[in-house]
Amino acid sequence: MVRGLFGREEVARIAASADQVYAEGIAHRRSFRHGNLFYNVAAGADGEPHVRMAQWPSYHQSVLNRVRLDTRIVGLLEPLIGHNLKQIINQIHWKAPGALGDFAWHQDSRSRRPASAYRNLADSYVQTGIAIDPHTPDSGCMRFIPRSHLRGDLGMDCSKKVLGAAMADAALDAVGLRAADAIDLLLEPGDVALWSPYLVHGSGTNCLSHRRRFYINGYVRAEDCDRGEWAFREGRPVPLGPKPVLVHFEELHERPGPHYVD
Ligand SMILES: O=C(O)CCC(=O)C(=O)O
Repeated sequence: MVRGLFGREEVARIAASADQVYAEGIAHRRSFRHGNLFYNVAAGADGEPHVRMAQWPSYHQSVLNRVRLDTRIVGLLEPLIGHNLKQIINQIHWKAPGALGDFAWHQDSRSRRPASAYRNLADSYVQTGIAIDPHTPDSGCMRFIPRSHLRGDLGMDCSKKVLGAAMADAALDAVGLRAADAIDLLLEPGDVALWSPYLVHGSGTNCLSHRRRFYINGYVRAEDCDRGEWAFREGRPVPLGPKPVLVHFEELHERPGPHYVD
């Protein structure tokens, strides 16, 4: 955790940009994709739509785009993965009040597909998360299992969706970990958390009345990844090109236009 990497006014700008992206997602009322830009919209217990996540808002949202390329971030990453970096995650999470935004215990490595495109995951990839709101047990903060990243791919059950599912002790028991070892990731607005794709983590139910916001960017040593947008070359920000490149959406080139997703 890096405390206060972003100051109060910067966080206010990030928050306003996130709110703008939220309003775009809500206007669709259903999950919607245009290229790599994706809004995950789900119905809450009240039957109303909630945006749980937006991927790649930085293609059109300039404040969020500047933040993902902020040189303070490459300053943190350089000692870990170097200064030639691609980006494979650019995502905002809104944890709605209630259980809609729970994340079951998982390793992010399960989502790095196809596996052949991601090499040396243990030491080539770092996920970063900027807290926009306070992350506390009440707002369903992330929980980490310390040192679990040292055990590599644990083969956790990938058959169910992680988003919208509760953290179950049985999932940890199945891979020889213990819920009793979990620690809470407590963050204030502007703090940044960094974690490995092998770190076992999840996040709980939001018992507060506001949507907890989190801005996540995932970076990888460029030579170890065939996917993703360039982010930094020799530590200098690389602007997005005229066309999106292949990241996670396999049909990017066959189905590039806007469409709703069931
Ligand atoms: O937003 C959260 O609370 C959880 C995020 C998470 O688990 C992830 O991005 O893998």
